[in-house]
Amino acid sequence: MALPKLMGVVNVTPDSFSDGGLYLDPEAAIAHGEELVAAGAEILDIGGESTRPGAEQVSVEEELRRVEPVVAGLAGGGAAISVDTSKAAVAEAALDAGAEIVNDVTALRGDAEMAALCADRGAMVVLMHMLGSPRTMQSEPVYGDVVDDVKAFLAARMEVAIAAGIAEERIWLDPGIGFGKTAEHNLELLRRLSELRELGRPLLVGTSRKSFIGRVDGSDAGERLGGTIASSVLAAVEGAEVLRVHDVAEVGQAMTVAGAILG
Ligand code: HH2
Repeated sequence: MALPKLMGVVNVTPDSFSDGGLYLDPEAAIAHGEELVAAGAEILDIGGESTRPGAEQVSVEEELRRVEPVVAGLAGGGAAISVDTSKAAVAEAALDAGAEIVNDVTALRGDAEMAALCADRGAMVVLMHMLGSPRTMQSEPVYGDVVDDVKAFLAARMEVAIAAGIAEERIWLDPGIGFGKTAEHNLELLRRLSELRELGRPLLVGTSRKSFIGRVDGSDAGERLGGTIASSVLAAVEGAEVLRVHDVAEVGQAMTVAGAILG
């Protein structure tokens, strides 16, 4: 098994579902990012707006105020910086401050300026599947075949990105675990993740602490490390190349051991 890269999560928000409020202060967020790099994160994903179901939207000014100093503080510190935003103005400021990756959970649908910005700047772009928006996505999501539908969506968004001038080599794809999916949809996507490799681009997967784990065993967000590790290892076995996780040290150890066993 090829060991995946770990993308450590730095949420500069008051309301993220598992760590909201812990790193709202830029100094605390930067210190946390440094810890994640020391623990083995090759990428840090810095976000200033929660995407949890029902989350309120944040203004551009507020999101910039949260994200920009943290990107500036962590850029050049040993990990590539990703900015978790769907706003072009925030992505632009983050790229100016040293970010290299734009992680847009709307897959370039949220802001008409985003695709051109990423193309112009030669940024890496994460295109993620989401049914609906964070406000609405958990109200009875319905698919034909969830894997086929997610795959078709990602193929279509990749075409849009390429048409906008984003080089295919700069695109990563993400099934969007927890974004407009029932627990069963998430489990099926993880079980059949390898089918998404047919799209030909690296897969990024984020299962960390998500509610599908709690649906399986009744755990709360703070008690899902075991489920995060199990789902992360299996995603890597199925071909995920980047794992977006909060618990970098623990998931990293699990990966190293899994990799040593599987060779
Ligand atoms: N998950 C979350 C946020 N951003 N980006 C990608 N590409 N893939 C994901 O699975 C993903 C993501 C949700 O996790 P978190 O950031 O911890 O929570 P919140 O959105 O409440 O801040």
